[in-house]
Amino acid sequence: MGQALKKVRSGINTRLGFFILAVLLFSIKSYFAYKTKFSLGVSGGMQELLLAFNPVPFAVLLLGLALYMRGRKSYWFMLLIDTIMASWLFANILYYREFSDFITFNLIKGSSAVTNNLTQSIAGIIRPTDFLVFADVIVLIILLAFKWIKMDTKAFKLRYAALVSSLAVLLFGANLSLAETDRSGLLTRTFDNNYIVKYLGLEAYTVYDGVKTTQNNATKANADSSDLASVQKFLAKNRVTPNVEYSGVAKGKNVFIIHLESLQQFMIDYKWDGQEVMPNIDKLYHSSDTLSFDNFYNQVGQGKTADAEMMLENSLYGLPEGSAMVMDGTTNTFQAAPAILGQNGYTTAAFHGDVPSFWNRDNTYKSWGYDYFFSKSYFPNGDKASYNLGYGMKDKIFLKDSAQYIQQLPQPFYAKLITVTNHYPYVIDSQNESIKPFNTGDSTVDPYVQTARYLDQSVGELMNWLQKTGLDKNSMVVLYGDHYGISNNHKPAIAKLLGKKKVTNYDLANFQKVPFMIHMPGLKGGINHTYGGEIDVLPTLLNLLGVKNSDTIQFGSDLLATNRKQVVAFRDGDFASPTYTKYGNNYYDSTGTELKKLTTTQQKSIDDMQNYVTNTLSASDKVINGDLLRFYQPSGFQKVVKGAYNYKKSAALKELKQANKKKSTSLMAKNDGKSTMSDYETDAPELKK
Ligand code: GP9
Ligand code: MN
Repeated sequence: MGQALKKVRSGINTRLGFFILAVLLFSIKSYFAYKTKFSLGVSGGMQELLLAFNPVPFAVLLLGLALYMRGRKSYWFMLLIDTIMASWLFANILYYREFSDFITFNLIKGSSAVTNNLTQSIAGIIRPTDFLVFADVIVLIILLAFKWIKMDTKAFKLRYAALVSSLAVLLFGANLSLAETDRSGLLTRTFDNNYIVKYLGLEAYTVYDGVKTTQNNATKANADSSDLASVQKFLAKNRVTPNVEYSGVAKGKNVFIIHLESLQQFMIDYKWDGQEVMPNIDKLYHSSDTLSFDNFYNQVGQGKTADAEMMLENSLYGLPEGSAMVMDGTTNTFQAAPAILGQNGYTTAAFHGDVPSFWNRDNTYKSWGYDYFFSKSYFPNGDKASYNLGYGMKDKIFLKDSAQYIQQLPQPFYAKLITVTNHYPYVIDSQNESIKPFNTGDSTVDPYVQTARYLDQSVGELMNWLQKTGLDKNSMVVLYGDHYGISNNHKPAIAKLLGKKKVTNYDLANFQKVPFMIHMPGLKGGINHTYGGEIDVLPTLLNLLGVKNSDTIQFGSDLLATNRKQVVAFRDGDFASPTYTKYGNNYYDSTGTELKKLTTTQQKSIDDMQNYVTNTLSASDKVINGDLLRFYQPSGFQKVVKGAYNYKKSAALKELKQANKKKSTSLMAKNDGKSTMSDYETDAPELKK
């Protein structure tokens, strides 16, 4: 025993030994901080393992830089690096406590007018245990100062130092590939800063953010207003006059955007287990007060939900890679639905039962002009395990809790509600099961029907409340499925669900259809067969709301317009239209027959469509990558002041209270200040006393 201890001591008294000790202490400290200071949503053995391991590669790399130095300097340099890393961790802990997100270079730069709204003084946020992140550095300094560890001043061979650096790279490579197996597309799809820290560590996140920011800024620096001119030319050529018959029919109404997670059109009117799967949504679909669309496609790329949100509220496409909300949401200039309506007298609010950092919503929504962003921490017991499934709060609980705030919003309001329960991997707890799983034998696909049913019931409960409180009479409710829930990797199962032997690429193209409905008492409804998609929503809604929309930079067109182009661009350049569809490497005619050899006329039409699709996607990408909207202002539109928004709970609640004081138009104020929550009926078992 004594012998072993002696060996360790003499080991630590070498430069390499001290370095290993520093790496070890740094890693333990980081792991402790990850576990106690952040909520990274770690689940499962692999994620736990990566969380513990991910501080190591960067500690080896950065602390290892000191090994290139000579003598005592080497020790002090190592401690200096250690202190810098500890300080960075410390700063992130404080920032996270206030904003549930990590520090980005864009925020540091501050040039983008993203003010931090630090609502409390730093002193008010700090907790004594935060200083523990310096513990390892202090221990090392004490050990050296009291000479418990002797400095080894012998020269450390450069070769060995280089070896240590290479080892760091190797370890990082291993870390990254393990992370990719657990969460593919981690760096390309860029979901959430929390994910990058969870899988790769704070240091890797910082480097990643730095690289991304630099690249991004370089593209923007190169863009100028002449780029915008070419985009405007393209748009002018393709601009469609909206349907005047519908112009302004919803003027002044509240707008609900109900985001139906992963819901596909084939589920409309679907029967299973001897039952109608979605009776509530089906009823809305067929209501004479609902404009329903049966050729409405999702057009998302890797950004999935984020792409859907970008299209819906900006009529700009998502990017070919990653999520535009993450890459450009913080800094770009936008002329989004919340800002447009906000400037037309609307109160605007987004609701989501998860952490605000996902898809960078916390920053993007400011750029889009959302007055409020109600996320998890706003909801009573939002964190309670039994209230959550997968990506956040269960829809029934989430929607009910949202109503609590909806009733306080001054009218007219624009409220977006993002559901999550019907999300891969479609987990539902048995108390919430009300239909048996599909029987395709594909375990990913089968439970989809159960979560879709749950989503339907949740929407039903919300709609009932709207009716009971009378809110429905002055509201326009827009429902849409954001993207496919069953990916093309499940062809045999898809074939079974569609009652086919085998699916073709044409079937798969059709499988990209998602529900889109606009419901409003008195609206001239019916099922509309126009070919369109998410990009077309904003122009459609603005026309219904009677808001001027003749000089905006938007890539969609009014779905009710009579002279629409009806070519739906998929993000990868494929397309669907009433005449031809291109999906994968195949072309199809309107009956779904594959066109193996194209006639000259067919070729010509298809080339025209392809040109349009390629040009519209690339023009939209130019707008986002070059931040071109900073060079343009539609007449009467005021530039969004991002710093004016604050989504900190205490601040938002104060503002809401204020808004309700002076002759408020909120539902609650009209109800003599009394809550309408007793009208909200839910059968959520979790809420039963
Ligand atoms: C997360 C939720 C899911 O907040 O919106 O996003 P998705 O995985 O569907 O893109
Ligand atoms: Mn989604």
